[in-house]
Amino acid sequence: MPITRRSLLTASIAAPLAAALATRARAATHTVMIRNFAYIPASLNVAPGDTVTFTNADRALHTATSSQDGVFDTGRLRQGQSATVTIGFTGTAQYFCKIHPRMRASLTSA
Ligand SMILES: [Cu+2]
Repeated sequence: MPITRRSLLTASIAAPLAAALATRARAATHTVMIRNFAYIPASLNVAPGDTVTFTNADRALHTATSSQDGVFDTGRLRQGQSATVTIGFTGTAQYFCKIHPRMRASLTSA
């Protein structure tokens, strides 16, 4: 099987996770608000094992979906609805809204 750019990215984002989780004593919780078709904050520093709760304050449906397949995806959130994802990667994960793809933000995990 040829090594594609996607498989290289997947390998680099996944490999350090076990070691990072083993050395981290306590996970932190973070929140991202989705309001006026934007993620607030637009960039956030996290660590493996942390959780991030996304809450949609808009009337429109939104998602928070990693640009790289399978890293995380809240699914569609209605107004007032939240979804929590657990950080299972290191590096920077760009994400976007599947319904409004111009909505973009990132999580950086170290
Ligand atoms: Cu949206």
